Amino acid sequence: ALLKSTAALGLLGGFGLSAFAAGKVKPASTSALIVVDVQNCFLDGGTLAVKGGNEVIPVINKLAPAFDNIVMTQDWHTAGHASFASTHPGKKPFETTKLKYGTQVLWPDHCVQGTDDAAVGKELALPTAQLIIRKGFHKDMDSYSAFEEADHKTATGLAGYLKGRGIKTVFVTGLATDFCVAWTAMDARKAGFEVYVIEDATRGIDLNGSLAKAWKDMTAKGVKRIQSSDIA
Ligand code: VGL
Ligand code: ZN
Repeated sequence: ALLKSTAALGLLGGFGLSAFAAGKVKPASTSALIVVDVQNCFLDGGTLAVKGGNEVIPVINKLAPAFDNIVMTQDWHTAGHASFASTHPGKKPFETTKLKYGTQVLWPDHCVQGTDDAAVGKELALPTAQLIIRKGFHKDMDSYSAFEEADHKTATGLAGYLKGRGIKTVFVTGLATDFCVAWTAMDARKAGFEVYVIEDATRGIDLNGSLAKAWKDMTAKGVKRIQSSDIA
């Protein structure tokens, strides 16, 4: 079971039970680290670079040994994808449009399948990662979430994979906090997982207050906000 110990339990440390370190969260064999979209497109020099995005890499590399299970995601769009402003005549990046499933933020062309821009950041060192799930590959639909596409119906298969492997708790990291990390974390709750977001292992885009809103929405759905120093 996962331990979120109290200060009182921390006293047990004095008796040699160091796993009970005060206030620490210890990943179990039924926990998975999800590393969202740490790809060149979202890193320095990428087509949709997230400010400070590169700073998550050493944090995630350092967290990895604490996890028996690691899953990565890749934003993986077709050329001419519906989420690209360039696909919609007269539209500019960061404006919105209405698509069949609702309002869509329009982005610069990014993370196109098979390009170097879509490759996983080369400084990310996760040799033990067990699955890379690609998302956003349907031309007419976006997928911020690693679990469900933007219609909130089409599954990516990740919930089935994690459940099939006995995973109960997920720790979400990566880019961007207010889009793919937040949607992944909230859908993980919806799918019945216990969910932590490790804040210093994420960076946000913060479009019109989206970062503060994402934390508010995640908290309301029972997502727990922690720091990498909280991991035992
Ligand atoms: C993302 C915008 C567009 C993300 C992906 O990974 O957060 N954001 N596509
Ligand atoms: Zn995208």
